[in-house]
Amino acid sequence: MKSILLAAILAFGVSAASAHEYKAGSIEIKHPWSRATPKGSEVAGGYMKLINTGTEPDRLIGGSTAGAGKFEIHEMGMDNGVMKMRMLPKGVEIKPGQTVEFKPGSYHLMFVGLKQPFEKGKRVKGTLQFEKAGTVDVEYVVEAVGGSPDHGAMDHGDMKMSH
Ligand SMILES: [Cu+2]
Repeated sequence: MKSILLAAILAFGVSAASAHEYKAGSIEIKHPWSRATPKGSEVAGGYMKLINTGTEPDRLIGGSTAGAGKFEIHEMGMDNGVMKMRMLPKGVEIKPGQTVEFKPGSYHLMFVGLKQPFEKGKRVKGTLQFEKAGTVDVEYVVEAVGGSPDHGAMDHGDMKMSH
């Protein structure tokens, strides 16, 4: 167990150093992060890990983000060999003991209508709203533009069609 932990720390040493977390009721929110956006981009993704340490299910139902007009909860997945996104109007359930990871290519938050680009190294303030745990303030660490599929690489025309 110890060696697995150590390996994980070594492998993720850089992000572990900047890890930060929040708590709302029995929900732990690990390392919310976003990605730097190109100039003129109107959307940014939001990622984190949610852990339900309680005995009742809870649900992420919404939130807000500084500098963005709209906060949406999305899911991305393969549909007939095509990467598709859909909005989850009811949010995402986190069962007791469950960890739900928001990451590129999977569940993610989408901040729509950015007033200015997200810059690498900055922090973006926001809130997350849970059905039972209520509303909690968080900060997203803005990381570099990455190579894995996310909004930067996606055609948003497709996304709107699937809504
Ligand atoms: Cu999305």
